[in-house]
Amino acid sequence: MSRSPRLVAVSNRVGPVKGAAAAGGLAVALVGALRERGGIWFGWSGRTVGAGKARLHTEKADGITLATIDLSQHDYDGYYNGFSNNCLWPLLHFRIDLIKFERAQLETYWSVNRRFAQSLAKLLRPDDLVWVHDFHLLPLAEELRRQRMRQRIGFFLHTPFPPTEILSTLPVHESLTRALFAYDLIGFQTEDDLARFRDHVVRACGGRARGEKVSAFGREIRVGAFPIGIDVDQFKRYAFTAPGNKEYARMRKVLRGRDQFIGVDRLDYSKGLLRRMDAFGRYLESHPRAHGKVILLQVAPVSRGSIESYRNFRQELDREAARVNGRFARFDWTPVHYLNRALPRRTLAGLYRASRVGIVTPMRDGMNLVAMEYLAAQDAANPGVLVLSRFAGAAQYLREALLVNPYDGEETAEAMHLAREMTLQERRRRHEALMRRLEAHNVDRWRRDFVNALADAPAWLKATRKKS
Ligand code: GDG
Repeated sequence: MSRSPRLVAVSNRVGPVKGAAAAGGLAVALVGALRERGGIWFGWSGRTVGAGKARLHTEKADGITLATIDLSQHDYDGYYNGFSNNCLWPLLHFRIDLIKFERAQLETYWSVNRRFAQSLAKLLRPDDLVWVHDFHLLPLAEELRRQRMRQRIGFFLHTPFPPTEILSTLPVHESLTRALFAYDLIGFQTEDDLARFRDHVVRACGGRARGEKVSAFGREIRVGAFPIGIDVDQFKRYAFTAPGNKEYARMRKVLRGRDQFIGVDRLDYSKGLLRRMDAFGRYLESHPRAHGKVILLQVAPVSRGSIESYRNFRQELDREAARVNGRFARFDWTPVHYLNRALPRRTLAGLYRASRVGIVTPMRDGMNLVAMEYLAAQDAANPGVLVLSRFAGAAQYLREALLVNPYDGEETAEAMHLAREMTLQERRRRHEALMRRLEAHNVDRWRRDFVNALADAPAWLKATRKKS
């Protein structure tokens, strides 16, 4: 029997291997897959160095090779802060108003992708499976093909895929879409994202879409929806064993019988924090009996703080939180507790468990893992309630949450009220159904489905020859 091919994962940042569980997110998913297949994880080292001093570093950890390269400050600014986060991120979250498109930054983005490809090409074996993550690396496969790499290369987009009308506002949308056709498989979070990609290929690129096959630019590739999940058991453990349990007990003591609503989000305009604060204010306004009895704990670690739109957003949110507190606080009760620090994952688990309601109301989100973590941390005998935006990818299968339109402040405020008042029987019924869905869509299934689909995709040469 032939050995299964080695897996090579590529992402902007390379996560910790030893502390993967504590780091969460992508690290958990990838480390599991890389250990299974003895692979490489390749990405940026997180260091900026003088121009021309960038080096490739490799180290082994737990049977996995971590390979990283440095970037100069100029590259980092153009590739990461610039084109990735100031142009692609708002575009992918339907925020054309925030897009800053600069050709010089696009060039740097592309040249960093080329440098990634040149370094990675030296490490690849012919039968490797290469799995590329997220919007920082859209052109990576095209650059790898330029280096004569013929491996199967897959791409997974963690963000939403926008409608063609929005994508077409990007002056270089065609060259970026063309670059995507150098992959063999493209994975999206939801069926809706996949449908928008197909539609874009057909309407803006003159291509064809039939089932899981999409063709354009002389290439046929495979596409699919692979909704990401979490490690459900690990999160349960975090919430119910020390130190998560210790934090839970502390939180309960501090709450003294008050009900807590919890939000946990990177400080990002896509997460709906401003409208959430406003909706909480509306809730307090229309439910005076909740005064003194409810707290909103918002954990919002600063993210991408050197970008202007993020700094402006932070100021607005500071003002909005202060406005709600100024209006409703009493000397013995502060309704909004707002933190800009990241907390350890185990602490978060305890805080989720101590919270009666989880508030996850992004304006647009690829999937949203916080919604799942909140559910997994609940006590099945007395679970809290999840209020979830319809515009998070997670809403496509977490149907038993209280789904809201975050643009509708009154509806969101009313959902906060319903969540707090919900009977135990109803809470249990919903939680049970939601847990079944979480378990069916856990992170192991996500990575296995994607890697298997990639291994089954037709090889690059065959697909190319067919079209020529
Ligand atoms: C992207 C897509 C997609 C948050 N605060 C703290 C902390 N976190 C952790 C959460 C969660 C993760 O960060 C956030 O994941 P999300 O899914 O909510 O959002 P993004 O960061 O925007 O992730 C998203 C995801 O990729 C996966 O594909 O779902 O749509 O935008 O795990 O717990 N972790 C710690 N302290 C904090 O204060 N330790």
